Amino acid sequence: MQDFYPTRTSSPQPMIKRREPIIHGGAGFLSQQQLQRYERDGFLVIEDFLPPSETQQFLRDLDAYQQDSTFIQRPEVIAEPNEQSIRSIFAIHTLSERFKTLVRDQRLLSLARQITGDDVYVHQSRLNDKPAFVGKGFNWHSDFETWHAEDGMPAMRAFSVSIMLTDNQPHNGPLMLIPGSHRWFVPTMGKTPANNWQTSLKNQQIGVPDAESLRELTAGVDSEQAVPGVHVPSSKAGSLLIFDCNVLHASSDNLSPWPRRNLFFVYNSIHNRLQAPFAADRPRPEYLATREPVALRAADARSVTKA
Ligand code: 6CS
Ligand code: FE
Repeated sequence: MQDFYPTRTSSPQPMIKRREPIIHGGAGFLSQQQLQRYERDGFLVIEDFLPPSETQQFLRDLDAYQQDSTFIQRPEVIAEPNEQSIRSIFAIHTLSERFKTLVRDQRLLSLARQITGDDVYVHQSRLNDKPAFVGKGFNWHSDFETWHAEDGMPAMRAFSVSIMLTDNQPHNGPLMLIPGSHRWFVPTMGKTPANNWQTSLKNQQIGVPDAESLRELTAGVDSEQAVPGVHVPSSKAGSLLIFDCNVLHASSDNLSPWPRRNLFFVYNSIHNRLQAPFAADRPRPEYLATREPVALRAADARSVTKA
């Protein structure tokens, strides 16, 4: 299959203009104005997506996982570097009926069709738990650059939703995004090491865009009216952040006394299924990237707390 986004090269390569549309449009959960904002910036925040009763229920579930000392031994669970604290739990949508229901929430599948124009499946799900005082950040990156290079995702027809289970404030390592950066693919230098995911999920060194590209993209691209710079949404628990697979994002360490716990679901068009990795010697494990897609059908409208 032709590689339209060569990356992990041995020499510097220029940025590549995105080929795919950012949204496919149509009526659904997002208003036309919200869709336009998402198309312009590459991300959108929606407040009060989940009520406190539901975010607190998920937090109780997570506390139970944390209490289980064997839980951190699972391959799907990534610990903080040099800590016994949990940094990420992958394939979380398979862990419980409550998570399985939430990933099929009718509102999420409706906005997924507006964005991808298609049936979708879960490419990846995770809980990123940035513990108080010791939670480490994430380097600047495009998720699509990793999913293309290491999982074999052919095109930009996927997006993520992040559901905040705790407040995300300037002091506890919230996600930072570069508005408009989703319109350009930034090839990165450096061959993907064997089994890269065993270190990259703790501290990503390969697939990180160069400083010059970051300066250029934060200065503003294509005068597409996206506000130049770095945008750091402050959102209370229960908020929903929708972001494009290729928007550049990062987050800082959490030095505050409050954890930052966010759920992430990644939806991919059923017609954009993974091929062989475009820049890695073999595919990553199934808990990081679904290789046998099954289109999602909406959950019935019951609340997740009854699941
Ligand atoms: O490698 C991945 O798939 C993960 N890495 C990051 C830094 N964000 C996306 C995804 O969770
Ligand atoms: Fe990411």
